[in-house]
Amino acid sequence: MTPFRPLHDAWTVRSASGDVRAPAAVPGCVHTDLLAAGLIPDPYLDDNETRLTWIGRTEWCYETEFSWDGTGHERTDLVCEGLDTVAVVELNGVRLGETANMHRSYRFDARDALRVGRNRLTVTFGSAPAYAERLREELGERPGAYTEPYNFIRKMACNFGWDWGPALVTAGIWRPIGLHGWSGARIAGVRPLVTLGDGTARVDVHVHVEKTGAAEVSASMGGVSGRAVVPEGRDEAVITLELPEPRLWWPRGYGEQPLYELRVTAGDDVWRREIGLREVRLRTEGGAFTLAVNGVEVFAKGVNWIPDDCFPTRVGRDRYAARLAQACEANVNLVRVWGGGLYESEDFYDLCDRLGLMVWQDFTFACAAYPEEDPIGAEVEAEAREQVTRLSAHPSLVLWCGNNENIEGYADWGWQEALQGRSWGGGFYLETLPRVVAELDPTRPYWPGSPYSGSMDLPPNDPGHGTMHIWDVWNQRDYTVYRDYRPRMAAEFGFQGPAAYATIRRALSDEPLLPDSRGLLHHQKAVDGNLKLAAGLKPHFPVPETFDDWHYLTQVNQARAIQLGVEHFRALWPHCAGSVVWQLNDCWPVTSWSAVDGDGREKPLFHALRRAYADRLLTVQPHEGGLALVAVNDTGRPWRASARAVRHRFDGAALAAQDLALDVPPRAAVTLPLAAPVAGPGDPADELIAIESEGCARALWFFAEDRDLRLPEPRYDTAAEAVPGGLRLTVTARTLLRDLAVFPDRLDPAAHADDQLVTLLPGERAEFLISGAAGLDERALAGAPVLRCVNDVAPLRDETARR
Ligand code: BMA
Repeated sequence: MTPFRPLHDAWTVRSASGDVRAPAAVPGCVHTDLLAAGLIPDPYLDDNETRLTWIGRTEWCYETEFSWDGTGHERTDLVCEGLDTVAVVELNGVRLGETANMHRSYRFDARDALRVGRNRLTVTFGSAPAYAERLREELGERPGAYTEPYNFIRKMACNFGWDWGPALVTAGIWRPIGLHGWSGARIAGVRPLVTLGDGTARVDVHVHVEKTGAAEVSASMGGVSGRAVVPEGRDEAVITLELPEPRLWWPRGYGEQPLYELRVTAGDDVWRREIGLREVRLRTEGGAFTLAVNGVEVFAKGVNWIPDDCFPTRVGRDRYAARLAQACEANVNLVRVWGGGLYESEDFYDLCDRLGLMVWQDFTFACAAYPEEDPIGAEVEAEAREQVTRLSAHPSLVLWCGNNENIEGYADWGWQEALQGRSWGGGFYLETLPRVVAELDPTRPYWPGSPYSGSMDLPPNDPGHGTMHIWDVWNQRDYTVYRDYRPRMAAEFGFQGPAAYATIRRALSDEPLLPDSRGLLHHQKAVDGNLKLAAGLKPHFPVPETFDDWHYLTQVNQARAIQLGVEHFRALWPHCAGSVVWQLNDCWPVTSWSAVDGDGREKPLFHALRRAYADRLLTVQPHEGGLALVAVNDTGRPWRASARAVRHRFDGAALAAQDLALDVPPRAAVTLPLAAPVAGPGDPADELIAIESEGCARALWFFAEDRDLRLPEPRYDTAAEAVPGGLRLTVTARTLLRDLAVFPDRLDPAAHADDQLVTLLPGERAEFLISGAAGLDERALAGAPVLRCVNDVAPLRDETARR
């Protein structure tokens, strides 16, 4: 008999007034219930969002009936793994408890309320905005980047709307709920804390129990086991397991991810998890911010992660698996779970453990001053204790971080004046959270916030210390400005681009579809977003005249911006120990900084990231008034090879060449200046440098911006051939083709291409595998708007023709 009995059936949801009623999915939320019942339109389409704010302002009652035949257990608890958010829980009219924190679980002793036979369970959710506004009234206004009161309630902040997300304030039973019967003892939490010794791994298994008398606990793993007794009056025992010759867990790209099953028992309660053996340190000497795993310093090829859906219960293991597989395909090794979102579910961290993706987890605070008074203060302590315990078993978790941008806000955004001495969250980031991490999981590094420079006496966003967020690019300045920064860890930097065409078309009925048509503007949440897209394009490209050119060029520009940033940061290794791109994913169809859009489609940025994050990278960088090749070797083996740099005319003619010997130690970057004949152009508008070496992608350098280049009118031949898995489209260039990309989703939303943004010299060929759809029109695949290159953008073409 399994002691946990889920109560997921026969739920209904109704508004307090009784006007709205629907069958309910549990786990789930009110929006998805109303949508399934056909009572509301899809909140992600057109501007439906604006007509649905009433949902967040309504009180919702979830109710079910179930039968219970009594058990022989001493205790029966009602376990709520997640309630969103302000709830009263009643069983047969008996109030079991109240909740106000989405980031915690709750357990109520249900013995006295349960009846043999029929039982009625009711969870009534108050309006989250109304609760937060009441608390704001009581505790006093706190400044933030947005006006919504998300800092007055422990609920996923971006649910109130963000600069990439809609305001759809949910309510509901968002994680499993059920009855748990137990006798004697139950395991309330296990913290397997790993340290490495000389050729051994030591796992201190902290077993936290709830019990009715003395209890014996045991732990076993890899053929080693131990026992302990939790004496009367105590609730924790530690069992130490020493494993000889451990197989260590490594981040992807550094080694394997072996996992060991750890089994813990207390009475007849059993807890099982696969854990990894590894040690992580954060090296901060001299301002550094370098993660070291098993003593090896790691460059974080990172992305920021936001909730993958505004309705988190729609994100199950499959969705996580698909998204994290995309991260791996983009050669990412670290995912930062951003503080405006969630502590994700077990599946997320379990997949990261298996994939070797390091996880940097923010505590869930973002972009606002937070009150430290109760009830928020007490909730934060409880939530932190629960999450630090829950996630301690995951080898992927390498860093706890106090918050997103709140220390910066306090120091640099004028908050102190607005606060008039009120609490702002500093006590959380500098006292509560580090104390909880030090007590419950001292094996994990903790950093008070991002950005943060290691001391409240330093400017939080100081490039020379700790983590840095670079947002003047995108907001005000051209993306080449990334090169002016020498951060120790670029924890956020991003550039917007629109979603894939098929995603936009699914979500919007705009006719005609224009960059500023109503729907597309509604799905652009950033302040002056489209103006910034245009401003960002201007130094590089001519002003696009059609929607298709706008769409292609803004996507290309996004990719170019981030590729330039990433390659610059990687070239700075080991001074800079990571680049964490804002952002991997989206939660709905939107123009945003993401590499993968809200329908899971890869934007051109995704492919640029894959190249920029390759284990072996060749990149051309400005260097001492000239140019240099930087070879970055993110493998454990030395990289010895020859490379050839050639300055070409656009017609392919080689104008100058230089042979270079690459000799790059493991995990190192080497700078090789380019000789003047290669680095100095005769005609900057008609020349480029290509540097090739076997076993890695070639590096390209153009001497001028595209708008100032004399790109030839594009000429090429195409051939399509059916191959296993789809269609192979071969493009043979007869002229230079810059940033060639194929967008088969223009023809069929199910179609997908395996590559984008390939630059070809005359005579060269590119192959694209197009999968997911059959019967595509091969002629349509051979030209705009499906097959694109920068040369065919109208003003550039006209310019060329005029000459
Ligand atoms: C940073 C992030 C997010 C935001 C992004 C883009 O501030 O932490 O809050 O979405 O910039 O503006």
